Amino acid sequence: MTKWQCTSPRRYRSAQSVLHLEALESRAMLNGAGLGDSPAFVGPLLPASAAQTTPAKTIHIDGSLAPNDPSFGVQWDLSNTGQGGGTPGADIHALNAWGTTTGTGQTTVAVIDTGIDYDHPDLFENIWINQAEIPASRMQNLIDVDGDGIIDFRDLNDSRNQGPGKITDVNHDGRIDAADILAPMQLDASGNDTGLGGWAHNSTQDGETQHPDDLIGWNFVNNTNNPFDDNGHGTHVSGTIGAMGNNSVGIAGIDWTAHLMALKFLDSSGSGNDTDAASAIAYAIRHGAKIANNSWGGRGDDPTVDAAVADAHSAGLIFVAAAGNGGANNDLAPSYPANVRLDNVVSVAATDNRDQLAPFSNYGAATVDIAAPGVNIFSTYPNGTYRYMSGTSMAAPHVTGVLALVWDQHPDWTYREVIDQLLRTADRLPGLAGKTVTGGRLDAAAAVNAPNADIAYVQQLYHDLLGRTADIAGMDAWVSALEASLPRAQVAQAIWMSAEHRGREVDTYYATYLRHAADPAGRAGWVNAFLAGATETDVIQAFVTSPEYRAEHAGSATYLSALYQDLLGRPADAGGLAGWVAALTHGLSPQQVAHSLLTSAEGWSAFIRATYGAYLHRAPDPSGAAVWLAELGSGHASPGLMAVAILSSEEYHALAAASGSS
Ligand SMILES: [Ca+2]
Ligand SMILES: [Ca+2]
Ligand SMILES: [Ca+2]
Ligand SMILES: [Ca+2]
Repeated sequence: MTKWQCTSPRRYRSAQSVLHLEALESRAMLNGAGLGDSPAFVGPLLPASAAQTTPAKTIHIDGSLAPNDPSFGVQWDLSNTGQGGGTPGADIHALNAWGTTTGTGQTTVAVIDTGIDYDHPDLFENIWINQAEIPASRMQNLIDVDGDGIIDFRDLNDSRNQGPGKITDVNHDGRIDAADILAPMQLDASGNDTGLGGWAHNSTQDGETQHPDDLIGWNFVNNTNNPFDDNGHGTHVSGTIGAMGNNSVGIAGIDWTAHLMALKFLDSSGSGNDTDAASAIAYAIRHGAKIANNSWGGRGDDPTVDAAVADAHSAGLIFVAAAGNGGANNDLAPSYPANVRLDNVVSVAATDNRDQLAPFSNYGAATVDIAAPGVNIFSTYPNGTYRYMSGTSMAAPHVTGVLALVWDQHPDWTYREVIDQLLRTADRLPGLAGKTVTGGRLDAAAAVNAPNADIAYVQQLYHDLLGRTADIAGMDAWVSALEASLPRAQVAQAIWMSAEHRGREVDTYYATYLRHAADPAGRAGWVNAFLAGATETDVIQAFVTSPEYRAEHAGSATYLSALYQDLLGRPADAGGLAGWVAALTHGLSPQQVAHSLLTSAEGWSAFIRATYGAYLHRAPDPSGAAVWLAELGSGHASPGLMAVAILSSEEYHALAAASGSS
């Protein structure tokens, strides 16, 4: 018999690191964005009142759904904000995926491992129940509360399913968990159910006599119906796949309402043998699991396990396997069962919080399919605790969890369609090229076809401000920053203040005020003025008071008429014209006149109208116009700041998402 070991190397198991949230370093962000010449963000960006000006009309194309689990903030694998020194966005994009689905629980997942702490406050409702073994004397009294066709722990934790004849909190921990149903049933003198106690009464009601009272799985180590985890590894794996999400407790699993079948074949030291492994796989097939997580392995092929995996293949069971922790090339030195060459096997390598292959992770361009986070993963641990663990053991359950979400979405798909969806949508990363078949890291959002509002938003900013589509490097950098919670205003401002956008503004000024294209030296000069801190009004004022402009519109009356038309968008009224001509005659400079017109209520209103029209495609609403008029008039905002605020508004974001999805 071959000895098998769980693939969480001891040297990594205790690799706990104290994570702390670190603020994003803005300069690094901006420099990474393909806008190398853009100035670093300097805050604060907006006056408080201005931030509220554009009304939130339609929101929620955003797609993100942050769970209330208190430790979610350290789950960098699901949402990497740079905590612990990682790269923001180097994660599986779980938040975006959850905007589309958090799972339905229809896809049963077998955890073939060291067992599960089925009483864990963050797992107990997501433990699978063998429907056929629910005693008939109790089943008749139970209500399928959520109407999904099965009785699970979510149903049992509804008070309508509690009490004599149903289930009671036998172990008095305040919840209905597997320990309660695994407890012995209290029988009367004739051996009938008194309605008290648990559900175990030496039954083989499901017809499979080898496994009596197998209510939640099986323990193949000591051949009992109690697969409690006496090691910790299986509980950790289980939490990544399906810890109860958004329950205000601990962490969030990838599949918030998973059904986890507990199949223990690894003992308290993490070792097991091939016959028990094969028995666990056979059990998973027979009892309707759709996906099996296998965070264990070893060098050397084993015919007993091979045969079981072949049976899984015939049954259409997806067999997710950890690639192994030898830091070796599985193409050359195969690791089993990950290297079983059947198309239901998905072999998983581990990445760190910078999207780099973990040094311990096995890899293989031909035999390892995909990578997933596997370094310092925070998850559930026995006795209601949590801890960090590392290994390809920790990477595989990420793939398992996302496969469950995909299959929940598409219950009619074949196992191969589900796997293909996952592999096709992997995030291709330079660090993984040549290391896995896909060259990519798991992307939950892409796998569940979540609309990516961030991509649409960045694309729209590029279109509106730069007049082009985003280059791949720029798009990647900005989307990663947004996924890591960089405020939209910072992205919009950085692009607004980039030399590329400033150059386009200067081009517009040449065309509008001088009616010819910019000469290179003049263009560069004005871009530099912007980069040195000039505002839009400063530059426009310089254009309309330039010798060229004044020569073009010689004579006070002609000059004033041109200013009215160019700055206010209308012909001069007789009174205004006469007044300004007189002022010029009495020594007021053209700069003073232009400044007065630009910064008059009418001048500011022209800016406001133009900005709303350009980016929101509508006229300003009266309240928005009034707030901006006050901000601009008091000098608290410049036209550029107003534009940035509008470009980071919910309304603009929603417009971008709508146009991006059409
Ligand atoms: Ca139910
Ligand atoms: Ca209980
Ligand atoms: Ca049975
Ligand atoms: Ca939770």
